[in-house]
Amino acid sequence: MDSSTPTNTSTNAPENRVRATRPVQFGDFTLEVPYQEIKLQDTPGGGTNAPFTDYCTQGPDGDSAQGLPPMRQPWIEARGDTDAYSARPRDLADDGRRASKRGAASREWQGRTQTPLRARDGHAITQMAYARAGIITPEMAFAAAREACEPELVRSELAAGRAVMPLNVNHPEAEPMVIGSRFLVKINANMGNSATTSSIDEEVAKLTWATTWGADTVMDLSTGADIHTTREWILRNSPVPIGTVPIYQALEKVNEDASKLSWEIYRDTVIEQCEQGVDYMTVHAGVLLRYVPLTANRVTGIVSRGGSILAEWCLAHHEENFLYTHFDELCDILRAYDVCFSLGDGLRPGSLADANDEAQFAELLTLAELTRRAWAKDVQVMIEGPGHVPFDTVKMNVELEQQLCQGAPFYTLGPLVTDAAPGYDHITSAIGATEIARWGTAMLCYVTPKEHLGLPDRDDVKTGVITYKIAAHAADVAKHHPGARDRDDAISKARFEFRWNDQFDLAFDPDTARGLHDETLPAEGAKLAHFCSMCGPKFCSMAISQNIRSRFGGALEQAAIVNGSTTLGMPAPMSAPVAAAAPTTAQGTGVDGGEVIATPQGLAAA
Ligand code: IRN
Ligand code: FE2
Repeated sequence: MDSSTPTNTSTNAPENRVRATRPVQFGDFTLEVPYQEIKLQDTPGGGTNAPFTDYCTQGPDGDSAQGLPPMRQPWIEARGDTDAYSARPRDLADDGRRASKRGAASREWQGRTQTPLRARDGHAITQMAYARAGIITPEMAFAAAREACEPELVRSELAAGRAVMPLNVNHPEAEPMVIGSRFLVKINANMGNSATTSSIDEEVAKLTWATTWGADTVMDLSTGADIHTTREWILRNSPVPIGTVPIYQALEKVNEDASKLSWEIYRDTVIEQCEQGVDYMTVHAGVLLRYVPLTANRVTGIVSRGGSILAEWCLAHHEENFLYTHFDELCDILRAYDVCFSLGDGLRPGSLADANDEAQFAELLTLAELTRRAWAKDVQVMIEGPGHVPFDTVKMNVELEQQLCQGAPFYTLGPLVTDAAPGYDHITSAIGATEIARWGTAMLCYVTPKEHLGLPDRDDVKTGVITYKIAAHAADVAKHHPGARDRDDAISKARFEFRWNDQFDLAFDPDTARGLHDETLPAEGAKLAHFCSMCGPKFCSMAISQNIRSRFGGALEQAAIVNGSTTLGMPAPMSAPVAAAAPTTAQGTGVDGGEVIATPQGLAAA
């Protein structure tokens, strides 16, 4: 593939944004590393602007009936440490050889037959295991190229458990990415129907929609009749890691009666999903029997779906959570496919009143213990976090998690910093999300405007993703992550130079930016105008600033040398000529030919 030729854009992507790939040589493999390219216009009056490039989650375009190309397949095969083998539930207690002699079961999708892969006897095939053995895999090199960092950083963070790469060997379509506090902050978008209202096509379209706008991972929380087939379509079409909560499907299998759940039903569900290619799984193994009473006096009780299911099971049987008692077996299963744990926060607070209580932190302590047990088997782990938390305790929450769980990536739902704004919970949560990511949370689970109110639709998904892009990006900038501010600098330059189209295209959501602008100034000429309808032609501070520069550039530079600043501490003699400069006609004001007048007020506004 020609590195300079952008591949097709997804049907939904903004027009001037394209996905391109660049080749990175890694041993015998050429890794085609994706990036997003935004073409920019020239600066009016001189100067070219190189295309802006950024991280890209969109994935290659394709026909959903065909699925995406299995990019990782050759890398996985070259390692020679997996077998095509399906562990049908009844074979689980058997050893692998006996079962494979009976013939491996296969999976059918769109006429294609696929026998799932799993670790060959005794082999450790997790990215964590390779990292600990000092091996840099193509997956690590690929993720590093996307992050513009050294592959060794990815390897060492994986080895230490401070980063994860959720990459099931049965999801070769996924583009490797890394989640950890040393890397760009990632965002997850949840999808899935609660009823059987949406079709498979719609679910695949929602996935594409979310990754188009920047979702780094997607969780399929579907329940209902076609759950297995829907997930197959999603996996075969997903360029991003897919997460699930297997207890939801297990509950379906027992007709929604939580007391009928068992380890065996759960285990078989997990294996089914591992064989399909799910990359990470939420496991609420920290909801211990003795913690359930700690929620008795809460204002909002247990708000986690998975948490409440397991609490009900524990109380019905008066037995310890089977996810906890069978945790080591669960590790062995996830290890065989390189599925990453997302240790669920089943006792997360669902209101400010319940934040930071005993139940929340008791569970976190157990998650820390489980992290150590998973790491002992080279299984990758993320820790899920709250929930609803007052702003002043957000930092403490991530610091505590980092300390107790020895730096395992924190993956938080918001948190919402107030309960008082239903309809705006993408915002109440983005405030907390920015703060928690700033102090080290590695991935943010989005919240949409429909939170607490209903099932998100397509628009809500987009609003949620864009809102979380903002939160993650603001945190990257605050963390001084290398290059994080590039996008801000590019858009600011475009704004100052009145390259309106570039300003729109560089926006996280170009359609909304362009749409709002065009509500009042729809004419094509307005895309070059030196003002918008906010201040009008006569009071645009940026236009006035440009006039000042062109008329008094020399004097300004001199003042800057004297004062160390061009905008502050302007010496007295300068004020007079600036005031005298008004009125001034700006060049190229277009549209209605409005003049741009420099006034002392305008200067003050600048
Ligand atoms: C993320 C952090 N804390 C919770 N989450 C997400 O909430 C998790 O990844 C999954 O998408 C969803 C699980 O919800 P319940 O079952 O805990 O309510
Ligand atoms: Fe909530």
